[in-house]
Amino acid sequence: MSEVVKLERHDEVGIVTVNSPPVNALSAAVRGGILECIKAAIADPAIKGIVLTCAGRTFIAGADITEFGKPPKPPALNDVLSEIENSPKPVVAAIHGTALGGGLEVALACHFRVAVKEAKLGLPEVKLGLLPGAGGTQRLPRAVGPELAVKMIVGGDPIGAAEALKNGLIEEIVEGPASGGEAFVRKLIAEKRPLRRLRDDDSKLAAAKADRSIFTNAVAAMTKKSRGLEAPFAAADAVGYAIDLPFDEGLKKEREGFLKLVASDQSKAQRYAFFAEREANKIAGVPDGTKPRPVNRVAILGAGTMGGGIAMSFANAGIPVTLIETGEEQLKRGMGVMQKNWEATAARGGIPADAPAKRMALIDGKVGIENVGDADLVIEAVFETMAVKKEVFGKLDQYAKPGAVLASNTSYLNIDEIAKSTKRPQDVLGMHFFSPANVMKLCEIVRADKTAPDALVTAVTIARKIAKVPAVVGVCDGFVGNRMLAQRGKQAEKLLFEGALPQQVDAVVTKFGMPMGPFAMGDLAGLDIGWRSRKDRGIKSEIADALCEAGRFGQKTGKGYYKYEAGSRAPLPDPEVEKLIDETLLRLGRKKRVVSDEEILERMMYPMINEGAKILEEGIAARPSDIDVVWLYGYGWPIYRGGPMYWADTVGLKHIADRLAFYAKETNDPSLEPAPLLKRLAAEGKTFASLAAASKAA
Ligand code: 3H9
Repeated sequence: MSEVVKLERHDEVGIVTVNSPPVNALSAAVRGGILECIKAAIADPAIKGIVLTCAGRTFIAGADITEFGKPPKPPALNDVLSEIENSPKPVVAAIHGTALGGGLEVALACHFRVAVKEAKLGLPEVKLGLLPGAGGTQRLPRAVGPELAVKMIVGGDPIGAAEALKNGLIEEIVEGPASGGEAFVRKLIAEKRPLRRLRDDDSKLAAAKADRSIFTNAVAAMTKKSRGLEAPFAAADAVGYAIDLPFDEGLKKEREGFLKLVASDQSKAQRYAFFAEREANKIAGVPDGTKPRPVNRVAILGAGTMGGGIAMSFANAGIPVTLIETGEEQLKRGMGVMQKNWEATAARGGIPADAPAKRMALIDGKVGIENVGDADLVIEAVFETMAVKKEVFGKLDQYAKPGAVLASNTSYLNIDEIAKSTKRPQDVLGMHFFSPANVMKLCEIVRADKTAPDALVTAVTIARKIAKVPAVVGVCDGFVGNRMLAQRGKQAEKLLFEGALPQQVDAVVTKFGMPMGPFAMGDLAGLDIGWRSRKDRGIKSEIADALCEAGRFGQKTGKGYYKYEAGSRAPLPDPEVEKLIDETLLRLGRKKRVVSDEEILERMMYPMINEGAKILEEGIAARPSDIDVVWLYGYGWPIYRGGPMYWADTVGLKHIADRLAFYAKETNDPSLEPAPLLKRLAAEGKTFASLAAASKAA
């Protein structure tokens, strides 16, 4: 009898329970166990109906992703599903938690499905660069119609039990999965309800068979944001087979598509990113079993763009916030912006109509830092200078309750230094959110010298609770993300002095898959900020300075490295900028040359990877995958390239080290000399991934 799947009999009902923590993934043992138990239940004459359910926190969360890329082990999932579907006795999937991927495919092969009201059902394979490979693309459209199927399969987001019920994906919402499933089977047996095999039911395909635009319009809507990705398009094709081909042929085509994707570089990178994100939750150097401190209320200092966005993230997760400003006027403005933001989302249908009022009710606006007293976590998002931060943290010492975690949202200042202004440095750390903070998923959790392990665990836990992806980093200028970005920025600027144009550099970077190039990004952030800081430090950057002197501060003035038409954020190349660059180069006696796209790509990416190597060597990031998480969730690195460190491994570290050494010499730039770690790995023929594997083994 299987270790992970059990069959029990309650009178005439056979209960098959999968129990394979943490998420009941479909490992070979689980597949084998289900097959064995279903066969046994069919063979048992006392059993008239079967419930398939799961123990633990969730229904089956999908195929076991760790098995992909390894030699397949029997039984194949499709064979298990055929056994279920062909059962002469009714089989009911009883769902709680999440029925995802292969998990939902198991449920779709059952004759009926019931679920608890909190359950979520989805086919998220595209998010791993895959398509559902066990009949999901053929059975789901038959269950819910092609439109919703396309939305779920090409978009990858799950739906809740209520929507599943409305669309015929489940039959009933039940109280408990096993008991509800059992009661439902008893009803089926009593009523002698005929079995519903989705395979044989084309009724919901009829409309799209008659009018294919129903399908193609749904696909067009769902693939709008899929630039560069292979899986959403292949997944859409597979749904198309459900409409065009008999079930068995469709299933065969789906399988071909799945096998092609599972072997693709994109899916490998996306699966890597899935595990990288989960690895990032494991904090190096924190004793096992360290518990987070409870956080029931958060205080946020500063209701500006960052503070407001952070407050929204907490309220979105149902956590009460005290939002603190220095004056009524600023507070009112900040509260107003949040309300408008939520109302706009509600108007688009992104959140329920009553959500803005409910979320605003969770935010208590107050004037004066003395109001932090109730908060278990204080996040400071005030003006970005050391003097102001120190003053604020000094005051927090006086007003925050003992044991409250005190976080700074600084994007580059030294947290050790900030911590010195309190008598409780063990409670101080950084929580660096990215703008817009209510949207961007990354939160760099900055661990200072004296940060207590449980304070750190508190920050990581609360970040996850508000749907952020936390990455623990150490103290240094710019932490992981901005420190690497600075290297790219430096080369981007240098390229203009050598003959490249902003639009050429940006085009190479966006073609690579980044959402924006460095110059469009500068225009968005505002060029005047850097200009002022350069002036303060007595530094010159002739092209950027000349733009600012001409009043070109970026999007906010309608002109920067690009020009912008009124009301539009689309960057348009501007001949005036070209002229300004030419004049500057002439004045400085610089010669222009033709810079190839290949050189641009290398000089945009390799210096960042070099900086990443330094970050690893200094222990600022514990693992290369943590750096990748920062780039994937904070800077829009294309998920199908895994992250900069992962991508570097695919390019080859020797090549990268050689090219950096070449550019260091060619452009007389010592900052491009390969970092010692990069050089060593390159010389040994190793990868960044080998470091992670070695540290795991140790
Ligand atoms: C598929 O099904 C293909 C089929 O169509 C075709 C087959 C032929 N496999 O996320 P958490 C681990 S593709 C292996 O922190 P949560 C995870 O690594 C699959 N391991 O928990 C972590 O391990 P550790 C389609 C998995 O409560 C632990 O479980 N399915 C898998 O925040 C806890 O995970 C998906 O894409 C897996 N499938 O979230 C669903 N899933 O503790 C992927 C999780 O050692 N999973 N692990 O770090 C999820 O979205 C979330 O894990 C879930 C739980 C929502 C289920």
